[in-house]
Amino acid sequence: MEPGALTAAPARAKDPALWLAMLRNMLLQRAVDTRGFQLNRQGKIPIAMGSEGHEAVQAGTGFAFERGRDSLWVYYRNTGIVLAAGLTLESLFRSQFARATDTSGGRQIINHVSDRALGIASLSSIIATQCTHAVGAAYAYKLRRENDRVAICTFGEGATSEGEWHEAMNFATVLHVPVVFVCENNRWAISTPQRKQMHNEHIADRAAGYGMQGVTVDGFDPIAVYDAVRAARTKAVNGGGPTLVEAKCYRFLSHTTDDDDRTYRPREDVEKERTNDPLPRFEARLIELGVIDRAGVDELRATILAEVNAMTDRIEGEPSPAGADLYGNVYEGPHEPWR
Ligand SMILES: Cc1ncc(C[n+]2csc(CCOP(=O)(O)OP(=O)(O)O)c2C)c(N)n1
Repeated sequence: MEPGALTAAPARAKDPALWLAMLRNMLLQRAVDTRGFQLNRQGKIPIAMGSEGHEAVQAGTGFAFERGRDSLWVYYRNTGIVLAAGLTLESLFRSQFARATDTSGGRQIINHVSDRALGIASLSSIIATQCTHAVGAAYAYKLRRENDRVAICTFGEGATSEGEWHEAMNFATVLHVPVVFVCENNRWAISTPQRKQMHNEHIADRAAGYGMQGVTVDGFDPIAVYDAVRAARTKAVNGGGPTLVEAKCYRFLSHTTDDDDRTYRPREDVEKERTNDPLPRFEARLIELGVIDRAGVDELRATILAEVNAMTDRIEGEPSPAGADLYGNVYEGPHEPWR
């Protein structure tokens, strides 16, 4: 294959079992989101970050990730991707409840999950820092000749206003490394719309400035996203270098539970975008294709809801970090500088 060419998606993309797994992941994302907002309003978790509107981007990207080989460099709005990559619901809710049993001991902000065995890197809330990290990981794969490995890196369109994002794009092509950048373009960076950040309509166009291929896909269609990310991954393992995939979606909820989007965007705009909700659209498509029927979807939904509720009840009962452990992992040994 000619390096640099974006090949057609592999046959796996035509796999109904994969489509069903993506639908399940999307329904799970929505159920986790809804539960997170409820738990916050009940005062049980300090903050919730919804990914409503991003379900298709995340299912498509998460299933294009090759478990056991690739690494993931994601951001805070990526519950669907990490679940698709194999993170357990248990780990996700331990993070949301900030329990002592969480991988970070309850010290990270919610949804800032990590799993070394699964290749999910620890993340920072500082926008775009994961992009340079992903390029570093991809450079290591190249230097070690681990040719079947790819770093998959996600971010919002707001992240593309950060210098670190541009540095990552630049060195990804200079070093010609196996990295796939996925921009979840929901058109808002908290209260700042895309048009106030840049004159570009498509984030994918920014790739050309770095000699990189950029593609734009419908981020409400999980199969389109899967095909694009998978093709970019195939290109990367064939020595074709990095690709920027832009998936156009929308943020249906406020930025987080600490934000009130009614102060900066009219309800009608959000309602209009909701007509593109990726969930009913994908359900209808799979029903039409005969992959599942309406009763099957309803049953799946009910099973997922029961699973999420049982998990939140269980994790809520787990202990919070002990106060005495406040400086754990901060100072080595029993050192107590305040004494
Ligand atoms: C370097 C830096 N600047 C500002 C912030 C505050 N901040 C947190 S989220 C966010 C918006 C990011 O928007 P985008 O990248 O489009 O992702 P989205 O949240 O819309 O999915 C900002 C400005 C931050 N965390 N880091």
